[in-house]
Amino acid sequence: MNSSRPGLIERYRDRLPFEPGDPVVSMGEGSTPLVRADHVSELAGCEVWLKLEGLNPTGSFKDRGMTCAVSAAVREGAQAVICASTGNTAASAAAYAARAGLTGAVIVPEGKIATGKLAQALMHGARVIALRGNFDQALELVRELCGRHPIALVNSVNDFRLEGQKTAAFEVLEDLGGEVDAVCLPVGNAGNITAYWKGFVEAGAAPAMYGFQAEGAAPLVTGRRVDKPETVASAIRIGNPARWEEAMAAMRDSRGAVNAVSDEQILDAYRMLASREGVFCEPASATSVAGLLHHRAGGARRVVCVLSGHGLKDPQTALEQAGSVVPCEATIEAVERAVLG
Ligand code: AN7
Repeated sequence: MNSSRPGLIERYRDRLPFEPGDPVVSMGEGSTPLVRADHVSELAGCEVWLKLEGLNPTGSFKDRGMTCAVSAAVREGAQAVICASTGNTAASAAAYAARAGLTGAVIVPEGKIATGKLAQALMHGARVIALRGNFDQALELVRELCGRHPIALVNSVNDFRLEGQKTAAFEVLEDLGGEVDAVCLPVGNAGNITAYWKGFVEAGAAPAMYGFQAEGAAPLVTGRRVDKPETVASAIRIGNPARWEEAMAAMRDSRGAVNAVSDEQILDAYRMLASREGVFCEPASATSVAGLLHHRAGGARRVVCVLSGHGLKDPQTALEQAGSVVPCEATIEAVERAVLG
């Protein structure tokens, strides 16, 4: 065992491409909470559950894919791993590379990733490259680089990533006794929705998959690549998703849909989840709930919204969106006024 709580390779080895004895790089990812959201349920008119993927070791769902991608890289004898990233993949790749003793490099769009994610990638000792370009350009360049050098690419174009991420679907089914009508997800590079659908199909289930993108970065909704994607949800500021066709097939085959929500709708859901449900997720994650509230999920009775990353990833947006602190002199009278209003 690699940690006191079994990681997902150990937990689901019979459904993953790993044999007993294969190297496993793990920090006990997966087994994240699924919590009922009473306020969201009331607003949506159905029973809504939140899958708290921010409780993975580096604070996002990427760890599910990364334990598999990095374990496979070690098995193949790789010395170095690399990814392009809007932030969370970089943080996760850097952490798992550090744990495996591999060199990690991450290419991120300059000035466009959340502070917490940058801090993580740097702390884990990855070489952090700030590209004067966007995520789509970064991904194109790392793919070319990996064609020239023996470096393992750990973006979700790597099939091991999807294998790991599909385990979230197994957990949802286990936790809800197989009874789930629809699943709502934020969509960026479109790997995660593809992975969930793969997991559901393998488990013999077929909830409707609803993908939501930010209006300024919604290629799957418009059917056209977006050259200059823009949104406050920096994690999903992606204009040319690598898993485009597969994600569209997942939504079509499951009788779901893809829709867009505005930054304002995303931020409304972001604040509401924190203030009413006690759940602090990052803006991109709130896209799943914003999408459910504005587009609904067909006639689904029981819905799971995936909250893909932790709110602490992006303290800057949080402080911009939250109320202000109350300054106070160190006397009981001042404290009384400050506390009681
Ligand atoms: C919090 O880290 O693409 O549709 O480079 O960080 O599978 O891409 C992150 C994506 C949703 C979208 N929520 O998932 C990256 C990156 C959060 C994310 C997504 C991301 P995909």
